[in-house]
Amino acid sequence: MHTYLNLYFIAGTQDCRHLDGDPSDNLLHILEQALQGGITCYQFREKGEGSLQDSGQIRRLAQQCRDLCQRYHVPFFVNNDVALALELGADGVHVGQDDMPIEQVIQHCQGKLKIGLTINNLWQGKKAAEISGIDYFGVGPIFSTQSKVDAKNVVGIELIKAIRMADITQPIVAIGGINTTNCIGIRRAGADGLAVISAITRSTQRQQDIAYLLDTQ
Ligand code: TZP
Repeated sequence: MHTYLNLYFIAGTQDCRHLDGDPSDNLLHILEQALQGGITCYQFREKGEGSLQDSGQIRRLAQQCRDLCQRYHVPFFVNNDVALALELGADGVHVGQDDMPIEQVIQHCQGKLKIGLTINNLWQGKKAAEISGIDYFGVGPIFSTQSKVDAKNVVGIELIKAIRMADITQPIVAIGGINTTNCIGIRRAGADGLAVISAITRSTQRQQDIAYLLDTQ
């Protein structure tokens, strides 16, 4: 069905700064390990404190990530940069509620890229469900997260259940604080996949953790 959402890895250099060495090299290294482990999708998200600021550097790194994903036949998404996503021939673009308005994203990208939209509450879900052209909803933060300082309030798996109870049928990928200790139950609540940053970037047993996260799908 929507198998590319099963284990959706998101990362940028800001998520790799806890490691020694160059954050871009670390990102590429972790991404390759994650691809070898079987992630089903990757989103390039260079954002927030510690992220790269130089657009040339960002573009080159995004290109390297795209090339890696292509080598493993895994869809490559770009966070909140429609122009970059189109330029790189990405598979998709993901936007939040405070990013480029979804109608504009659809106008620019429909037929060229898959489109994901973040949903933080039921009202946003109902509104987005009326708009055709959105391929999936990113619903969260499900649990509290260390990876996004401006994260909205935690919504729990209750929001996934509420969205399904409201007969909203768009594919859902759950996000926020998801790891091997709390991932069970998210799919049962109605999610099609898990989106994670730190469960992979900060893992000390990356392949085992990825295998476990995949297994709970
Ligand atoms: N959007 C909502 S929570 C979040 C984003 C990008 C961060 C998720 O990171 P983690 O480390 O998996 O909690």
